[in-house]
Amino acid sequence: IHRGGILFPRESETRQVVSLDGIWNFAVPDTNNPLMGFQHHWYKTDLREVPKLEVIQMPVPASYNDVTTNWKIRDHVGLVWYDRTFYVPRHWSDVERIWVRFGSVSYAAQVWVNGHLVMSHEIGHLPFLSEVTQYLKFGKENRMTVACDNTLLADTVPQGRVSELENGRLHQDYTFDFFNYAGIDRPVYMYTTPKTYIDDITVFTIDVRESQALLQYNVSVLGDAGNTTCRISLLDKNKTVVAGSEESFGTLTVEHPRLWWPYLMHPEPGYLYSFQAELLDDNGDLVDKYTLPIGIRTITWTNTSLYINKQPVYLHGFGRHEDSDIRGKGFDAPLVLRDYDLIQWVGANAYRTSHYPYAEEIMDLADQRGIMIIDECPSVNTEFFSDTLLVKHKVSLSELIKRDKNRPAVIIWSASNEPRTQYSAAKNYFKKVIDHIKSLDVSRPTTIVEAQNVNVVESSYYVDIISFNRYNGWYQNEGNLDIVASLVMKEAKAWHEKFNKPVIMQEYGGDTLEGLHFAPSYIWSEEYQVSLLSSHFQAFDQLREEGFFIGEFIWNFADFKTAQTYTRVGGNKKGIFTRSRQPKASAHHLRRRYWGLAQQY
Ligand code: BDP
Repeated sequence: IHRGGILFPRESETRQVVSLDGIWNFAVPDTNNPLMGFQHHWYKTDLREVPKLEVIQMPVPASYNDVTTNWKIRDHVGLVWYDRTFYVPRHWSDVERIWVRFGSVSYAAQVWVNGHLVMSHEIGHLPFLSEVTQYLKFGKENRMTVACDNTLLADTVPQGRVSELENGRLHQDYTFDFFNYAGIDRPVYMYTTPKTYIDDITVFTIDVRESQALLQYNVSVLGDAGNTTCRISLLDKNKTVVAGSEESFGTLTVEHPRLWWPYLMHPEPGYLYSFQAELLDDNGDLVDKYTLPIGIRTITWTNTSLYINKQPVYLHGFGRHEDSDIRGKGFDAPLVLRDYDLIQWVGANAYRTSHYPYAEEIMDLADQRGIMIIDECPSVNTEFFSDTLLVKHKVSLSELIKRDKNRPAVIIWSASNEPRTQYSAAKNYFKKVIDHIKSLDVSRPTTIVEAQNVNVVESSYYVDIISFNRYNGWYQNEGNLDIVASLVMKEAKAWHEKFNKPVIMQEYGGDTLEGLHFAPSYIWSEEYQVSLLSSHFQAFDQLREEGFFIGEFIWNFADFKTAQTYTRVGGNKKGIFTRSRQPKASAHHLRRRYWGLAQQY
């Protein structure tokens, strides 16, 4: 277990980063003996040398499910194995530490280097790393093996259930609808640090007042930190040093700061400074250097409003998924850039990382472009509340907050999506979850995204912001769009009255098959989605007058794949964009609204 920081690998004068992405070997154990890989020590040899094992090629990063035409790979439940060879340059033997870091493996992973177990990690969508120096062969070929398990059970985050079909094949059940993609789905890096190294950095804005910003920071150093000093410099975009210090923790004062503003709220949104930490030895020589992008902005909230830099914000965006054809949840740069282009084209200023943390590369773009993020941990549709689950749920939040604590784009922590809070066990469970978030970060508000009836929910007493999902005109009152606006208004008011907190509608929408047209509008048609949106817009406009309603999020940004069920035609089609990221009629409609909202700032 790695207990230190989880800084993203960045090159510097003292650090080198090498990608281990590419085509790996991949094998699925015989279903009659799923543990054969462990019994026969597959991690000690090249997978291609295991007798009678069928080894295929698999891209990394990618979910493995949709790469081949073999349904057994798509629907496989349990372990799969990956391996590859790589070289470690001879001259790296002088470099003190070598690390391997996975952006994410879904759901659980064990990693061996040259047959030695170097790390184990559970919970997808979160990074993990380990130092591997002692297991490497310098100037020679090395091998990395990964065993990956996608099984979801009552004590995993998220939960699932495995059953055995009549023929003995295992089947994974889960109550959330998005497809349970698995594999090495984010980039893998090997990188170097010196023996004494910068392990973690925390920076946040305490306050911005009278053209001065006050930042608090902490740089933690591991190794032989005793003989080093830490020099901090804050650089603006022109690389001019605007503040500095010679202490590893403390405060920085920035005169006339350029604040980080959300997209559409300012002519230059997403302004980032570089927080540069340099570790120096007794002679003043550079030992280690790490540069972290940071934004200067405050978040505050009351029982009716949310403020960025003391300005009230109204959030308009969507719930999303990491999802696309073939690669599943695998990180894909062209897709990510296209998504941000569409987010900005449609005039959204925010989205929620429903229903798990998104890739760090995706979060970087949110920081740079000023897109506000509701950062959700991987807890979705939790049904059974146990102590073991609570421990893992907290771990997922610790890891998420460690990863994203410095990101200006992250404005709210979401502890869960649609947990079954009608059960009494949920109340105490979520008190502990929210307390845990607060023990790690008090600078951002918390939320739980609710779908239960407001009258039965108790857990929302602990959060700062109320979030609810409701499918009026879809799962309820399908076809009756004329009553939707009043239902939405009534419900939003009821949430505010009960909990006296700001309210966000986090999900609403309806499935829409692109190209299907009906006049008058009829369920599943493009016209129906447009009318469904309009009826919600009516409610939102009136709710905004009430003063507590702070955000609207349509479900979903794009169509996405689901498990197979007769309610889904080729997946969930509630996107305003198709799965290949082309607009439906609703996207144009939403665009008019979102740009109109931006005009009112
Ligand atoms: C909501 C869930 C979301 C689903 C959506 C739907 O939060 O993950 O995709 O329903 O059914 O309840 O479209």
